[in-house]
Amino acid sequence: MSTEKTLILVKPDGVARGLVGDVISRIESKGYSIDAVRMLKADRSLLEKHYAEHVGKAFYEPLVEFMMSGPIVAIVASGNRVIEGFRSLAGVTDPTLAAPGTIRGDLARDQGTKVVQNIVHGSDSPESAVREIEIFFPK
Ligand code: IDP
Ligand code: MG
Repeated sequence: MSTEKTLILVKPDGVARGLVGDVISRIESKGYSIDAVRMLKADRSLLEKHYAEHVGKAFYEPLVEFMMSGPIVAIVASGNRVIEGFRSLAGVTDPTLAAPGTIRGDLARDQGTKVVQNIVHGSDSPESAVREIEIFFPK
């Protein structure tokens, strides 16, 4: 059985606020492995692929603009059930409602922007993880 992998992004708000180390530390402290790390400035075509499922939603364009607004850090983490495990570490999408103890619950809040700024992205299924890892770490 191959170990599960997930694609994690530290979004521009997380990088700007110096939270990359905190995010990586939480992943490692939980016991997952960090397999790859890459800092980049994402361009529109990369983000259009990554966020294809959200095309047409009211927050889509603000989301793409936000994700292009500064550097991001892409991470591949691995371990049994890492996909759901990282989603649990991240907390729910809305940082106002994310439980204290989670990345979003501890480190983010509503800023009144059109797109929710919530520090991290994590793949939501094995299919998404394979697709997203290929986008950020092409072979
Ligand atoms: P997720 O990141 O928790 O998986 P998704 O539904 O995949 O959430 O949405 C992708 C990103 O788009 C979120 O992390 C957040 O930044 C933003 N977003 C999602 N839903 C909304 C919304 O209703 N209003 C504003 N921004 C949103
Ligand atoms: Mg998502």
